[in-house]
Amino acid sequence: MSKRKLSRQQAHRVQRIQEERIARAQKRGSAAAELLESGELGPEEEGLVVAHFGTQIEVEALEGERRGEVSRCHLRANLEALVTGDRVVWQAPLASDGDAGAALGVVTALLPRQSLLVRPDAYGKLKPVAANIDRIVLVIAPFPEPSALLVDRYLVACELTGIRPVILLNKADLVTPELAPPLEALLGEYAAIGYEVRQVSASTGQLHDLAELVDNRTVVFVGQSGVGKSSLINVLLPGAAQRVSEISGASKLGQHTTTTARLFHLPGGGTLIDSPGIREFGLWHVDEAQLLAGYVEFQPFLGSCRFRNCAHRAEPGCALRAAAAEGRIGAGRLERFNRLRSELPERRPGQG
Ligand SMILES: Nc1nc2c(ncn2[C@@H]2O[C@H](COP(=O)(O)OP(=O)(O)OP(=O)(O)O)[C@@H](O)[C@H]2O)c(=O)[nH]1
Ligand SMILES: [Mg+2]
Ligand SMILES: [Zn+2]
Repeated sequence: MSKRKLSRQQAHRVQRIQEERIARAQKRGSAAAELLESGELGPEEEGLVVAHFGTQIEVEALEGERRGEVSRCHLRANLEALVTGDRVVWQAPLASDGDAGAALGVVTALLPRQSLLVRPDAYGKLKPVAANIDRIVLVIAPFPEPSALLVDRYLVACELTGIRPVILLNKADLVTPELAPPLEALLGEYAAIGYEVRQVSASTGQLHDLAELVDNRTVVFVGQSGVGKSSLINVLLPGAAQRVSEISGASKLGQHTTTTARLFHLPGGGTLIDSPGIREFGLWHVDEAQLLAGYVEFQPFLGSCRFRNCAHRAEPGCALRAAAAEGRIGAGRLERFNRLRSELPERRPGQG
């Protein structure tokens, strides 16, 4: 099949998806408008987005008598995409004889975000995952086998939020004498850069001080599908009852059991957000400066290369390569940085 034909089909598909999206947004907007006109809503108040579905979201009341209660809501038209953890202005449904459970509220505005975690979707576009988080736990496990490249990608995404993640090896119960050395090497590499690294097991309940890590914060669990993010949440909060499933025997890959980020409050304080895992990141829509900023240990050496436009590959006087040769930064990290950079979409001059 010719390249041209393929891209025409793709263009067609993209157009169809966009038309469907617009139609959905209009439908959603008109449902919200109808509700707003119906007078069946309470006054505007502040709420918290606890889950997000295709066209509706769940909002928890933060004020008044209904504090802590969750309602499904429509979104007013022209609202930007909301995510779990967002603070919003909304109008709760007025409880109308008996069928309050089915009544829908309306979200009318998004309040400013303190932080936003994004990740690339299958097409490489950055999608928001969770907002207003103050800690990120990057979960890895012996199975599915962690790749340093994937960990690096996650770390870049985390560093973009300005929040330094904690790396958590789950399923410590599965670490055999053969698996231990490569895992120790992997974790050691990140610990040497300054990342906090911990080992736990959701299965045996050995969570060590994981709860202390949550404390009174809003913590999001991210990581590949099947590493046990939901399992960990279920141990920390038995009432959460997040669905978990076996990773398939043949591929040893997760199945994408969790499909939407969901927020839970711990009884003793603190908030957990379970997020859907992914198998791999697509192309990156980050720029080179953002990618570079995601490699935190490179920062002291930047600007010291002989050439201002140094590509950190074969140029003479490259400060990063010199640092790698001296063991001041990991040679593996530099190699992976270069690999990720080669995946960045080409930027034409003048594109910024
Ligand atoms: N042996 C062992 N298995 C675990 C542990 N934690 C989770 N599992 C298993 O790993 C599988 C995947 O767990 P999930 O909690 O669904 O993984 P997840 O990260 O939420 O996956 P997604 O929702 O797809 O992103 C399940 O079969 C769990 O029982 C652990 O500490 N030890
Ligand atoms: Mg899950
Ligand atoms: Zn250089």
